Amino acid sequence: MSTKHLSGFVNIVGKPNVGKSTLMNALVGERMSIITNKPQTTRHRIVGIVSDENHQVVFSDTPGFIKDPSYEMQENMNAFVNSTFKDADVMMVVIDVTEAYDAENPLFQRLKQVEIPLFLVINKVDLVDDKKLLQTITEWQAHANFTEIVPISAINEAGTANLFDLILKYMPEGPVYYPKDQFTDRPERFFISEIIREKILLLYQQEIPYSCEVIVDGFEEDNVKKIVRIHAIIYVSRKSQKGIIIGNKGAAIKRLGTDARKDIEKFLDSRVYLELFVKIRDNWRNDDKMLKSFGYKN
Ligand SMILES: Nc1nc2c(ncn2[C@@H]2O[C@H](COP(=O)(O)OP(=O)(O)OP(=O)(O)O)[C@@H](O)[C@H]2O)c(=O)[nH]1
Ligand SMILES: [Mg+2]
Repeated sequence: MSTKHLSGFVNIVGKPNVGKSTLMNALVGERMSIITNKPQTTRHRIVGIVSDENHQVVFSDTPGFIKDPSYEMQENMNAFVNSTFKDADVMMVVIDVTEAYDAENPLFQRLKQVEIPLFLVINKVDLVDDKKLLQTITEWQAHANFTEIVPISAINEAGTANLFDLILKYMPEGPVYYPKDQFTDRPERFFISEIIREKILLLYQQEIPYSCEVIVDGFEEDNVKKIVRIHAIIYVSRKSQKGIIIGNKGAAIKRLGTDARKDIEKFLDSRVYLELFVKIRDNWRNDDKMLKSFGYKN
């Protein structure tokens, strides 16, 4: 007996720091997108795939939408978000349960024009009582025609299985887009650079993490010594930032290297030798060529 194969694209958008990446990781069951308590953690569109014999759901995690971009890089991050409106079968807007509706935000203004199923996913419900949740639902309901409103706590994976079942209801009959054992479209190198960037976000203060980009430019498996040798470059946008990344007698970058290596070892399930270099690329966040080479532009 043959059953229909359901498949489609579910794109996740929302303001920075609302828990989009936590949600995607929970849905996919893999630690793919990096998560920190700082806004603008995710900078790219990252695909996470959930497959079964009878279905394939392709999620896209996106950068938090920035209302007033101050760098070309941030405009390109917003462009990734905008692109997801064009190729979705289901749009999922994630909000923080304490978030007030912002009529001035272009992201929310767009919601009225969405013609496909539109989910309002209300995250972090663990932080409030039912009264507050109801108030948030009532407020947001008035501003767009949501197909489903789903309260969850992504960090506790509460409500996420239910959310997935609801998503399946809206999946059209469709082809197998990716091999069934594949859970992303990005190479290992990308996730390694993201792990390093996550540690930079966690270890350094203020503007520093936002001035950094990480590129893995060497990846070599030594099958005899059973170790993976990784070479990565941290680009900063000013000379003074290089000193901060390296720290007094190299202490800061040593800590960064150790923290990142531990997570990369878990990710690759192998011993890792990690070498980090710091390079200055003046004001790269407004530099067309650098933005292209870092994958923010075509
Ligand atoms: N209390 C609570 N915190 C959560 C929940 N989900 C995520 N968080 C926290 O919220 C912060 C942001 O989570 P992310 O998943 O990185 O958020 P994001 O929307 O991807 O952020 P950007 O990539 O910066 O746009 C982290 O500190 C998470 O641990 C939740 O259900 N409850
Ligand atoms: Mg994110």
